[in-house]
Amino acid sequence: MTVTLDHVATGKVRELYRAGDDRLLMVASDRISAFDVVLPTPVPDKGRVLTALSRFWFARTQDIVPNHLVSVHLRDFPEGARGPELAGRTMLVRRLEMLPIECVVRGYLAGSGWKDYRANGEVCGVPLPQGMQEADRLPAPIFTPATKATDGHDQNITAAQARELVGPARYDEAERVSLALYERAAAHARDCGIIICDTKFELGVDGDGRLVLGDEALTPDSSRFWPADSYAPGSSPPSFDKQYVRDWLETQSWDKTPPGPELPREVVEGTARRYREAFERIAGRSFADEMSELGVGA
Ligand code: Q0Z
Repeated sequence: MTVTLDHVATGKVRELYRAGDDRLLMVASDRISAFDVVLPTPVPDKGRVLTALSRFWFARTQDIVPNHLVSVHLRDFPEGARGPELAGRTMLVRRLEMLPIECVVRGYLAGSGWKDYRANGEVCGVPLPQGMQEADRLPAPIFTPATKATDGHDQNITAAQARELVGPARYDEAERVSLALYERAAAHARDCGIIICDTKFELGVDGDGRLVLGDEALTPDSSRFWPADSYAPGSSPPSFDKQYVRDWLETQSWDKTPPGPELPREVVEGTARRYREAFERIAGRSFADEMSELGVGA
């Protein structure tokens, strides 16, 4: 039996393949982006770490909402159609009808949320108290949907616009589920020394009309992770995962347009260590143990 995989989509650092009528394969690469540019140097294990994190969160949020994960691919595909190099970073998922909105939840004021607040005193139409500083914790997490842009820059929209796009009942459900997912994950991560500033969920609908959590979830690529021990409002906190890369890039003459420079070995290794550390803090176990228990690399 030979499985053929039709390539469906390329993301900045991931690939999506069709696997039969109702399934997809999502492959997380070791590519890393910084300042919106994908760098030429891969970060070893990054794809496996992000996949392991999504798997961790999917298992711990099933009571809030079902998710699309069927299995994490471990060794060869049948007939060796692809090699074992994809092991641990490939998810077989159920194909969904994705909602045409990005479900963003913010617990802290950063990025476009901070810019919106500076300009208008509100974020996506949600009014906030006066006098807040960059990176301040919000009085309560807020749901700030965005539209999916083809250029990778999602556009913030109001609740009314999002309601129009998905319908009122589905909107209310998406908001409730997204806030519950964020609250669950942010509380756990905070106990592990990581602040999840904000995050983006992709929700879809299955063949029975049920809302399902898709894509990757609660990873450093879909969220802003901050180290809790150096958290200080008033300026943009360091990124848990990309800080070495950004700090080093700032010492270069690079103008932040493609192609980006090759990263030196110590920056690559420090960054790989931070990704593994994010997994280890959140999952409470070593990344090497996780991989050997899964049978990856065996
Ligand atoms: C996810 C994306 C990636 C490029 C479509 N379960 C699903 N059903 C239907 N569609 C998707 C999913 Cl996850 C879906 N994306 C985002 C992922 C590469 C784009 F790995 N697009």
